[in-house]
Amino acid sequence: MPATPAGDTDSAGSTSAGTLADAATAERVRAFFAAVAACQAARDFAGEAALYTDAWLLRGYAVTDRTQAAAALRADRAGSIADAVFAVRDVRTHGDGRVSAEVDTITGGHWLRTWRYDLVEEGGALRLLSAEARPPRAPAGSVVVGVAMVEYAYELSRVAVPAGAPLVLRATNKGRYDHELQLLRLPADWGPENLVAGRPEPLVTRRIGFTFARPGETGDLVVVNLEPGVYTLACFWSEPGRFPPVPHVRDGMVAQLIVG
Ligand SMILES: [Cu+2]
Repeated sequence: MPATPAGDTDSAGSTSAGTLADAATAERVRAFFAAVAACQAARDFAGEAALYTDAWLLRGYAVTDRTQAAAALRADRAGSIADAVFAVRDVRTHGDGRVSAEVDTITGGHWLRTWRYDLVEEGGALRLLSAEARPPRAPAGSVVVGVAMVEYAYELSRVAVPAGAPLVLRATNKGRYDHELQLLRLPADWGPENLVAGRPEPLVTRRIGFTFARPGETGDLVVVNLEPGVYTLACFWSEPGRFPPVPHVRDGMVAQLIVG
């Protein structure tokens, strides 16, 4: 199979619906994503770079040389916890030779996101061509918390959820400005009033994940395996035209959610 056609590097993926892949192809695709996750977990950056097309590496890292790509991946991944693959489904083949799949990944052990990936055959193996974010697919049994976002506050449908169940924070923007929902784990002795006061966050603050919504729209943040405890929702967005920029958390756009 030829390499990625020139000029195709900005494509977000094949738009064709495609045909459901046969079992052997679906298995190859599952094995491919397992290989990516295994390389990431082992910090085998050369092995990981070999799984990507030139087009993917050019778009993400502006290189095609695999040694340079491995170094770029290492720098990109410094200090972060590798993504884990949670599910691979809807493997499809397309007339242009691409193979697509919908994949759920988990970042940092908690943040579940859903992607549509396109792969191509290169040198007799499948390689990653492009990725496109999809609305996250919440696992069965998820607990949904409605979060209305206004200027400048979160209004939660419930303030406590049981530990153990996957959690969906369904953020609906009922305001006039764009808003985000960042889920944080602050130290027990450093409450959200410190964020409102603009004090610098302690280094041990963990950012679990985030979602974003324009006025009238809804974004889901899906998280799994949260330890029991108190979590903080905060908006660090500032509307354009507001000068100097002031993150909404400084206006009090912060809330707490108890897990456990
Ligand atoms: Cu906001």
